[in-house]
Amino acid sequence: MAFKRLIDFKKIPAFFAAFMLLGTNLLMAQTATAAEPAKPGVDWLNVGYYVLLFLLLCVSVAIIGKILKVYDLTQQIQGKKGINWNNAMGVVCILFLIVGGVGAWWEFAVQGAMSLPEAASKHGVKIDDMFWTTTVITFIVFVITQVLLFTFLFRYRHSEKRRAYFLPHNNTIEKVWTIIPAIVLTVLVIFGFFTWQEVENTTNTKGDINIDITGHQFAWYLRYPGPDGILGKKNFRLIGGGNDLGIDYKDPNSFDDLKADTLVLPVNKSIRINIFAQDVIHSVYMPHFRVQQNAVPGLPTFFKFTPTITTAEMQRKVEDPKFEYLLYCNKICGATHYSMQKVVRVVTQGEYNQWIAKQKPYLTYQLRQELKLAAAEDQKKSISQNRLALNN
Ligand SMILES: [Cu+2]
Repeated sequence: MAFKRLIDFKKIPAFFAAFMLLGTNLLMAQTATAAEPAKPGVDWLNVGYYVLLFLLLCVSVAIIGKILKVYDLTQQIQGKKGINWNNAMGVVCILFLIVGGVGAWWEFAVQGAMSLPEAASKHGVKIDDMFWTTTVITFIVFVITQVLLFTFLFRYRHSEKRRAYFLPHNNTIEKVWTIIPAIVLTVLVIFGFFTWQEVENTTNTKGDINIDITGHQFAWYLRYPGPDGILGKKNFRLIGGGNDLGIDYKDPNSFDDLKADTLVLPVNKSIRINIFAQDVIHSVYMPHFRVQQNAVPGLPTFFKFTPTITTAEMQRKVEDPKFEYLLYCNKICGATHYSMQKVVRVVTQGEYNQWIAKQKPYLTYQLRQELKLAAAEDQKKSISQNRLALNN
């Protein structure tokens, strides 16, 4: 019977909700870096510690409340005036304003310092401008409204000596607080509209370099074009065997397409990334370049951007010689979603040329034989040799 009471109807959903919340938090944690990949397993101690700390805080507040209530009642029993709860609440409001203000400032100063460094792409600067404009405007409104709200709560708390002023309606106030936010929001929306139009500019879809990025549970595949600068065709029906991407080797453009493990990009060149997914929805996310676009199975998309700061320059700027740009997956796509991380390196054109020359093609010797391309090429070779022999 006691057990039945223990697991009554209300406790089960509450326990389930707490469990889901913890689980979501754990899944969201992307603390792994390329240098230090995450170890499998969960740091329960850390999560449990903060949950217990929160519960302890709640219990402490409840106990203090009860003690005050008992004190208040004993005062009343003795015929004295009890606690003036209106004054107490007024003071708590002012304290909340001060502690909240200091907390907000601390958050901004300490957590803010951990935010992303300056945008490393052309369009990223515009996105940052938009972000800061919105932040400054909302910050000003936030400070004014919060100070007014809590100061009024304190200043005009209930008092026996005062009667409240009854204000049923005022057109001027209604106009002011409707028109001003409407103008500010319209300006922000228009600003955003033009920036977005520039970022997603589809009138010129060609980039200096075309790269395929394909999401797969749980890795990104990269494909660079060979010396011809053109990526060969792909077809999902061809996926299998040694052909992970389903590259169509009937298309001669695909013969020289290159496999790469690191996304290396030359600085100040426009890069077009063609985005694909093979199983579930993934998301190409390169926060330093302010790039994010979903990778949806069956729906190829692309994004064009121009990196402006090389990795070496950024390492100097952030004073961290180990700094690397990263490509993440930004959709919780499964159990080891966190491992979908790749290093992105922005280099000079010279360094890029050297690097690309060392990359191996997708079309390996083994694959050539499997696809009987070797035979065709050998035949071609022997024909030309025969011709040579004839000419001699
Ligand atoms: Cu993913």
